[in-house]
Amino acid sequence: MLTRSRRVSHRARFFGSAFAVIIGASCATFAACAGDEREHAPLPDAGPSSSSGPTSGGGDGGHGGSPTSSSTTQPTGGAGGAGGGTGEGGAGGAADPTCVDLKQNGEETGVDCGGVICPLCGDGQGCADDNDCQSGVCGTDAPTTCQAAACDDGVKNGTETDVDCGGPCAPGVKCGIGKGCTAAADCIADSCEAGHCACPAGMLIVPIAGEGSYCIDQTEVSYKEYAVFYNASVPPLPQFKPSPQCTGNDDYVPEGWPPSSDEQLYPVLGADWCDAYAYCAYVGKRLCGKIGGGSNASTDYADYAKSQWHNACTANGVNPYPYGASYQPSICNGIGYPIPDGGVAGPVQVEEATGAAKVHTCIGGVSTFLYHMSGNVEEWEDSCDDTAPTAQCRLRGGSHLSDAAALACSASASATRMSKSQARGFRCCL
Ligand SMILES: [Ca+2]
Ligand SMILES: [Ca+2]
Ligand SMILES: [Ca+2]
Ligand SMILES: [Ca+2]
Repeated sequence: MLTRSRRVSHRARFFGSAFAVIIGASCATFAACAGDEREHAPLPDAGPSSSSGPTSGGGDGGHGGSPTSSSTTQPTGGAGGAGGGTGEGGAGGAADPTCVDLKQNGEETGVDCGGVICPLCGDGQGCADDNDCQSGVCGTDAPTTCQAAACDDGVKNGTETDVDCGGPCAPGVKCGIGKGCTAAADCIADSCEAGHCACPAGMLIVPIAGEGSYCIDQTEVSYKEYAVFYNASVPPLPQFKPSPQCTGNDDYVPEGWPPSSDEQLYPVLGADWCDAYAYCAYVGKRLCGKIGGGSNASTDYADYAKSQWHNACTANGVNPYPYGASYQPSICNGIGYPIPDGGVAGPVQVEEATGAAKVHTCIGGVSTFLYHMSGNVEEWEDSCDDTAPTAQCRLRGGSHLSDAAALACSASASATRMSKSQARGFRCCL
């Protein structure tokens, strides 16, 4: 693939043999070959301007047995003729190299493999570069040989479903969101759809500028969801209780817990940063942080190339608000949001009884299935200015108490890691 042009030139030099028949046919598709032919036999006037000439019947169409190519010594004209195949080899005398003669000859790098014409070489056969090998990896040994597919060679080979992941590399190395897969087990989220690793239910795929993607929760985590975690008596394992960040987090009890029965489908309030972090880890996700993994630097909170949360809110850095360029008080639940009849100011419901995210007017960001990236509850981000339990951690998107400026995707807000608020929640990424 990468040396296609180089290979064409090799191909040109490799003519004059039994392969000429094949090559003659191929030449019709390569400008370089066509150029060679023209040197010998200038084409008839290609017409006024357009060179898309095959329709003009000028005779250069690949297999036409063109009378204009009479000066060439190659049997290009014979390509179309059935007779060209068997008889023409006699012209030279000595046996020409072929890919089936059980010898390494011609430009082959192994026996009947490699080079320009022959099939790719299997593991252990000689090679000149990666393009000679079935595995796509020509080693650095001497002499160089094709290497067996491996899960750390930077190439999609063997039965991997994407580069160094899936297939035999899973479960050790599962493929990330958007990567190739053939089964759920190939993917980090155990979800394979149409050949690509998908996000779990309730999450949306977020493209990364350049390449790649990740997942983000459609909406804020609800009391009902948090209760599953809370009731599970989560052990204080490092993945749930990072140190030193959460050394002082002795419980996962949000402020105001437990919720009343009619609050179940509303966003969980009053969790500290460590509770939010632990919840996301427990459900196989992570508190939204840095694109590519880990915590995002506190100073990079408004960098869509670095912050998962910010990238999703701004739709890859395009919009200041999830729904567009300018503040609209009637769309998302901020301080100017019109309270529905009989309602009271405060967070709105985020989950349906079915478990699906509740559709809301506050849509947008990277998708129209993304809710409450502005307002409702402000959201913890894995973005703190220190690793200490007393660090300041980012809060994103503002809450139902916030004004226009605080409701923007790039609004700067933070609170101490262990603090709790009735206007604060979170969502997870993956
Ligand atoms: Ca051979
Ligand atoms: Ca590989
Ligand atoms: Ca706690
Ligand atoms: Ca929110």
